Amino acid sequence: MNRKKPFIVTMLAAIMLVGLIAGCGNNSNNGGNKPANGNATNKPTENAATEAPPEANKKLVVGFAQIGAESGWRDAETDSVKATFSEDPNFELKFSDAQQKQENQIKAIRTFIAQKVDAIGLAPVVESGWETVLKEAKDANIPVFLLDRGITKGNEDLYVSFIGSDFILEGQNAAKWMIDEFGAGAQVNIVQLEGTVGASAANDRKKGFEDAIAGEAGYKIVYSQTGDFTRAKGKEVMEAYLKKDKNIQVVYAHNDDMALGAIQAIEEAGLKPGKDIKIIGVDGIKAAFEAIAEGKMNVTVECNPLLGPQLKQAILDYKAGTTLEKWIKSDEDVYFGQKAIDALPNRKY
Ligand code: GZL
Repeated sequence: MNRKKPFIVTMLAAIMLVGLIAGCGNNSNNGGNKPANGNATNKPTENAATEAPPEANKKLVVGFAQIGAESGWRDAETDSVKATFSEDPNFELKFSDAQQKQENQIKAIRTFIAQKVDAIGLAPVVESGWETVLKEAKDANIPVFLLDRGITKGNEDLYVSFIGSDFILEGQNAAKWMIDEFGAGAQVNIVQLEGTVGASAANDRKKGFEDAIAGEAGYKIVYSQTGDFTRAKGKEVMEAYLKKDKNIQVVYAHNDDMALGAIQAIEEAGLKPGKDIKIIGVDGIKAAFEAIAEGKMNVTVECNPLLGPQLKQAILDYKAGTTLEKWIKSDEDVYFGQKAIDALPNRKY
């Protein structure tokens, strides 16, 4: 009689053992946390720990109203801002590209206000026309940080800080290189390719350059026209001018992209850029260093586009109650000759 019992017990044990193995096998095929389709899921289960209070892990949301993608410099700035905030889990970036139109930047700022962002970054395409929308941001208690271009003086209460370069100094440095190159008293005809009409970078690079040559009677700006900071427009303006007059010794372009466009136009007109006509640009983009190394360009006045880290730090300092400088200035250099050639391998943008 007892013999039957052991058999039944054995069978029951075997069935239980098979069930246990099958159950484990089920988990071992998909790592236990994955659904049958093999994709991992971090969806909280019903009995997950309750969420931390919102303040404790609230991200800082930053809205950045960028101008556009008109130049290599602008792309480098956009990359810097996006990289800075995407690398930091404590931040969320809302990015808007205005295609170089002020009305699009104003729309973006109003959207950021409606979304109740924690801070707004603005690279104002032109100096004027910001009072109304920046007052709306102020009334919504959203701090605004200007990046790389300024707004009309007298509106300092509408933003926390301007993070950017000294464009007047950049214009002065461009003129200094030219006068050192040709000498005081030389007869020099200059074509000036201006940046976007109304932009602080264009207004001040023009002012710095023109003030610096005011005392040099032989230095004449024979033509000055906007190329809107783009390579295509810079080439177009230069082509049109060369059809009328080839007796120029210098092109001063408010950014390297327009200088590179002018270089193309000068070559197509049968002249040697960098030799027959000296080429001065501003920004310090890698393509300018390459053109200098090729002997087609002579100097680039550096303007730092890698402003993402400074914007983030300024927001953090502001949120911590620190009083910030109204102008957080970038340190920059002037590159020409062997110094530019030596620096080329290390240029980041
Ligand atoms: C300078 C920036 C200018 C660059 C151009 O801070 O605003 O705008 O010099 C860019 O290349 O288009």
